[in-house]
Amino acid sequence: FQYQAVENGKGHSQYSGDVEVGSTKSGSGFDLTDGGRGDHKTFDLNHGSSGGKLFNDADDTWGTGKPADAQTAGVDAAYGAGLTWDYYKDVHGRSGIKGDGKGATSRVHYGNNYVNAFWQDSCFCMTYGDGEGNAKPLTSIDVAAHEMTHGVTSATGNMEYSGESGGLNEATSDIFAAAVEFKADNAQDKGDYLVGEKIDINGDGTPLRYMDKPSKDGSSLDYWDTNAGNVDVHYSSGIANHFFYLLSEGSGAKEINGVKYDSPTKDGSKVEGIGREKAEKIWFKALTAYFTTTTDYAQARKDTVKAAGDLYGAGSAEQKAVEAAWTGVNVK
Ligand code: ASN
Ligand code: ZN
Repeated sequence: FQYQAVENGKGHSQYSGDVEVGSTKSGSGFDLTDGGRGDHKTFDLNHGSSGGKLFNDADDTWGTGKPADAQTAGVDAAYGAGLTWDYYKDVHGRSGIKGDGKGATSRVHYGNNYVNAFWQDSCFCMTYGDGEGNAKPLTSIDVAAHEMTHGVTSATGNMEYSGESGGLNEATSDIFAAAVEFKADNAQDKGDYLVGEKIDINGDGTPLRYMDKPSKDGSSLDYWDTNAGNVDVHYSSGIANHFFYLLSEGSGAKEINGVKYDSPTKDGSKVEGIGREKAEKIWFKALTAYFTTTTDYAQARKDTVKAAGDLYGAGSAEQKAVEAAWTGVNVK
């Protein structure tokens, strides 16, 4: 056993202003290893695709806030991973992705002009591209939380990444991405029910996905239909994202943190929201206790109804809201 003091370096991030990042003393300098969060490590791939180098810094002040500085993406990635760690620990009592207290690895500056980010079980790591022209690393809070949640899903429900179970897997990442962003309450990146609104992949300031009305992205499904298992998992996720929005906030128009939402139900029914925090508890309980590799939408309805019963009682208002929200997205 070796005691390591938990350091908190100062980071200048690209998307979240000035933040704290967990670091660890190493020789005369510091490594970007988060001693307070299972030694989660952040690596610089320096435009390669494997290996890379653990970020190291002499004075524990990291990045400049500008993407041209290699450390900046490391700051955002480390901060996003730290927020996600704290979310699972504080809200759900889960220590780390596997619940075993062990940190994972973040890797930034993957390849060139790479406009994506991804999680891999094989390296227990998440990897971020630098975007078009290597000018916009995809390291916002919600992207980090989305990717890290893929690790949590692998360790729990492990819904197979195709068909309806794949949509539920993707939605789980979007749901907890929104949850982490709300809980973080970062002044530069307030919580919302949008996914990827900061990284501007579309180039026109629009987000990648909308949870109140997923079809606003041009491809995602608002409601279940018999074709739901045949579309890309990032589109069938819309059904569960929409369920989560309805359960949290209810149907109709609403403004939160300056963002306007307007969530319709399939049949025009009215859904009363129970608040995001209860909806998160219900989804997490279903994910960790009931979802399996083959869970489809019909089963997800049964599992979340059961989870709501476990948490809030059979016949509770919360359980009825779960039923109403699923009915609203045509999962009956
Ligand atoms: N960024 C994508 C995701 O995490 C990568 C993928 O398609 N798996 O969903
Ligand atoms: Zn994903």
